[in-house]
Amino acid sequence: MDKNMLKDTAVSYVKEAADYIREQMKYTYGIDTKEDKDDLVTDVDRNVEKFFKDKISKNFSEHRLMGEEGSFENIKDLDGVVWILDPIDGTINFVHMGTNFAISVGIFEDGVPLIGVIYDVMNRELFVSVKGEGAYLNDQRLPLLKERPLDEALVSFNTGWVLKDKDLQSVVEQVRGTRSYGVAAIEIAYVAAGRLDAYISKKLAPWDIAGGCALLNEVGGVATNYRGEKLTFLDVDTLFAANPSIYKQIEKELKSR
Ligand code: 2AM
Ligand code: CA
Ligand code: CA
Ligand code: CA
Repeated sequence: MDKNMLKDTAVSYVKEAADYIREQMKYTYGIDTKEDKDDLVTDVDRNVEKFFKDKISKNFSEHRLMGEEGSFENIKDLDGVVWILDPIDGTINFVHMGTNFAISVGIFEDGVPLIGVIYDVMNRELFVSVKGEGAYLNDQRLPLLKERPLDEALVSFNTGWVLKDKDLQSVVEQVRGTRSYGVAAIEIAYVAAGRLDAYISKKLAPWDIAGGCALLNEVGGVATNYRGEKLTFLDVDTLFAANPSIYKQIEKELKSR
């Protein structure tokens, strides 16, 4: 299948799932915890994943799905075409705020990001990329990221990590400002859109970052783990995603990583 047709299909699934999520928000839905009391999952997360699972197995029987809510267990490699899905990224925001959450899809071919789709469901912002054809925000092409000095940068990280990391504290002192949205997919998409200049996280799964990293590739952004190593998209890892000039400037501060 042509990659643009695959992109259009992925966008149509994401839009349909987003309509479902907005509808469910009118009612009460079940909320459970997973590994600890702050690790939330709702019936809506599970149903969105099931929706993708059914669509992909029916229409793309040769493709595989790696999703947060269970459809990851059999995925041990990225051979062929793999859809890496976070049905709701930012579940805590979904439950507490009713906004600032996203559906994130990265479609990989033999380990390489082919398509990225991140949809900010309540703000109706759609970030889409196709390998070699650029990235778009609601049909507006996103420009390549430009050089910027660190003292004009806006960076995002979880404040809990900053408390424990002297190097990040030094970054905080030098940048123009810090933000923390609690939704990795949107934070990476914001780096791709030039709204943020860097996003650092100490613990993310492939589904948190797959769609965002596909977008970043198309605007000249950089994404590695915190130690500067290549991402595998198969295991939980750290993340350092940034505008390329800001990446280099922050890297100099990360002396004890
Ligand atoms: P989630 O909402 O899909 O769980 C919050 O800072 C960001 O980190 C969100 O993108 C959230 O995704 C992700 N996240 C939350 N808990 C996590 C965990 N235990 N491991 C990895 N990522 C997590
Ligand atoms: Ca989760
Ligand atoms: Ca997530
Ligand atoms: Ca999730």
